[in-house]
Amino acid sequence: MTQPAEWVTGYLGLGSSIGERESHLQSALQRLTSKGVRVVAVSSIYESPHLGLAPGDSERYPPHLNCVVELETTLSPIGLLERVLEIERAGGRERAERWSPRTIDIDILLYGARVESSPRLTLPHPGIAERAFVALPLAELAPDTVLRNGQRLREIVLTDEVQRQAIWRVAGLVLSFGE
Ligand code: A4P
Ligand code: MG
Repeated sequence: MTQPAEWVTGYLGLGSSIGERESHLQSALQRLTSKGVRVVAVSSIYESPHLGLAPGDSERYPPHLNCVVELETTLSPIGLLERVLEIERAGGRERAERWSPRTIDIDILLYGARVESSPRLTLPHPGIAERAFVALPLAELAPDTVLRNGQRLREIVLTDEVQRQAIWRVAGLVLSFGE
């Protein structure tokens, strides 16, 4: 007899900076609910200037909408990454240079307590503690999660590094999920 599949809790960071940003996030959320993946909760939506690699990128490129999704999955970490890449493709994501504007970007932030560093996948996602557009929505859903630097999300959002970043919660914008 086969063992029942184990459901692991994971968190994804979603972002969009081109076109109908809200509907890109909404479509990705709908596509996520599929075999082996169930969406449990969605954070508020936040807007922030483009965090770029070169000086002036935040003026040159449009601002992003970001949110975090809590899910349960029976997929492996790589299986979830492949699902996420499919959803990015379905959402019209084109891969230009790194950190370029995008219709939809989906990063796996946490997959249970899994720690992994392979060419295809780094877990937890290395940018959580430095990026307000990830830390703030993640702290809404998982404030007591401890990162590898030993800090809880609820402490990370109070650090100077996060507090000094320009970001605002978009009131009145709510994504729907489930049937
Ligand atoms: N990969 C490794 N680890 C992971 C992970 N935990 N989750 C690999 C997802 N993918 C992971 O990603 C390239 C490859 O990373 C994937 O194929 C996978 O094998 P990508 O999405 O093609 O590249 P990217 O998004 O341009 O680069 P990266 O490093 O993922 O950048 P981020 O972290 O997505 O940042 N400013 C604002 N305000 N809001 C944003 O959301 N996002 C970015 C991009 C820049 N500035 C932003 C925002
Ligand atoms: Mg990415």
